Amino acid sequence: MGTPVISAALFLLVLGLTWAQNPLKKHAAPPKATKTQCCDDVRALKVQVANLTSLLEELSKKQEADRITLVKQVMELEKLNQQQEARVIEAESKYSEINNRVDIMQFQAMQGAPQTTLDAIYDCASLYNRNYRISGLYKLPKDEFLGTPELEVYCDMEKNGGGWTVIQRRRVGLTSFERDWKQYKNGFGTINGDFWLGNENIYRLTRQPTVLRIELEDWEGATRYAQYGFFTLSNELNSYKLFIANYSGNAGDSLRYHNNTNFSTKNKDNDKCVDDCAQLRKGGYWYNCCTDSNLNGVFYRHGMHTKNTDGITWYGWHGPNYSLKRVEMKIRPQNFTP
Ligand SMILES: [Ca+2]
Repeated sequence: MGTPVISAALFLLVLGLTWAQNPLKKHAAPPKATKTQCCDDVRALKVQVANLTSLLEELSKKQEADRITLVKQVMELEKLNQQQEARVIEAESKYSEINNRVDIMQFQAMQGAPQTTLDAIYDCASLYNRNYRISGLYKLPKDEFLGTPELEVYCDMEKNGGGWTVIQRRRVGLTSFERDWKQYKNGFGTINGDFWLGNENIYRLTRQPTVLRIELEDWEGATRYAQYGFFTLSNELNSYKLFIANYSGNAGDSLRYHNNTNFSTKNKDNDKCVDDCAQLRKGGYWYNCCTDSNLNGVFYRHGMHTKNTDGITWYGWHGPNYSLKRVEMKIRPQNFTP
């Protein structure tokens, strides 16, 4: 800001000095008058130089003060930004906590309800058939026959006929999905927030003919879905290999590329690539070479969501560089009737 003024002042100063040193050249006046005139000129110039010097000092002081003010303002803004971000995180965790309390109450109410049929409860569809119609957290009892342990699940009892067992969700963005084989096997995260239900659980739940529904939301608030009329996983010995068929929806068939592919994690490279896709894409998934979708990728917040290739992607909708705002994967038996 002050630079042009200072340059101008400097120029004047130099000009003044030059002129002061050679006044006679310019003032080729009669010799008699020269001495006094020259001395007056020099004196006047000296005064001007002194004035200009102090002006310069003043200007550079002002510039330094401006710079300090600017730095202070930037620091202030950064602080505000951090506070804002902390508030967002706090609000999200509060939201999650409140949700959790509501769900626990709902679950307790359910536990107190009398059992009316002898049908086994092995997923959200069977709970739905027992007239549980509120979406939320439920606990599936352990099943001696199937050899399944007690399992907490989130049931979507409202959308598209209900009876959906949610197997994956990305919404809050505080849970890392860059996990190892064992964590992907057993599941991780919070059932009200972001989670992976666990490959072992998904494998058991999909031993009956199963439908998979994937719901996506972008940062503009638009939603799309992809549904597969057939979905199952093989067991751990076969690396929880994915089998899907019968696509329908409006998001594009971006899981097809991953069909007949083993599950990979950062410590188990089962992909069909020279590269290590799980490490490149920072998730656990049925990586081929590598992705046409990456639903367990990195959660990027708005503003960062188009700057990376390891985000939560679905190429058929937003391509390889757009990380989605929200994802939900849910399953239901094929023979389910709402
Ligand atoms: Ca590889």
